[in-house]
Amino acid sequence: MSKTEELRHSLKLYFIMGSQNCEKDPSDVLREAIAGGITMFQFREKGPDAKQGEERVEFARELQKICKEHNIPFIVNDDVQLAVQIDADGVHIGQDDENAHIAREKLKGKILGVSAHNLEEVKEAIKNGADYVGMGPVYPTKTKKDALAVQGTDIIKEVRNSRIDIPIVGIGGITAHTAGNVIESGADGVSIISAISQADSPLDEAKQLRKAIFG
Ligand code: 3NM
Repeated sequence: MSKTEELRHSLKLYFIMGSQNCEKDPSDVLREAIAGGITMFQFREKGPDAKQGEERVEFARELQKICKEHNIPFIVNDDVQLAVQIDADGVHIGQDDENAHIAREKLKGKILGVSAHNLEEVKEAIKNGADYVGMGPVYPTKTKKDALAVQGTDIIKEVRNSRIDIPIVGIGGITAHTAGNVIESGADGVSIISAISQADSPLDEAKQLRKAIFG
């Protein structure tokens, strides 16, 4: 399998979280999500309650260890320095974060994901060396307070209709009920925070999502 095809597969059920997204122990949430079948993980320790400094690094290492034990790629949100420090599998950066081009230089050989909200941003991300783009918010989300206007699945269709082949993952308010629509619109995968992290059973929720994605 080529590196891009491998990544396309890893993006299918992409779980994102930090301690601020969990009511239960985050390590347990991650273990359940992995047992339920997630295919990739992003460490996103963000916001006013986020862990800082050495505590944050140790927390990242703890979740990275769990991912490693199960061969789940571990991506760091928004922090190239941390990704290099702990030798993560890659970084995901937003449009406001460190410039994708600079991140690419510092992360040779690692996965680089970039958030994009329109066709222009997708093209720019490709030019800067992104390996995949995250597009959203597909549906209303309570998780990201500064999310842009809801886009539905149209933006993903538009990118695909432009014959752009970069792996795309949809984000924002996606649940087991809607994941199938996101894939049908042309996304390679779905990224999920609250549907899994806030579920009574992250294990069951991940299983339901897998069913919606893989059939
Ligand atoms: N980025 P949930 S929406 C982190 O639109 C993030 O770029 C978004 O969380 C974007 O699955 C979002 O709980 C939050 O809705 C996704």
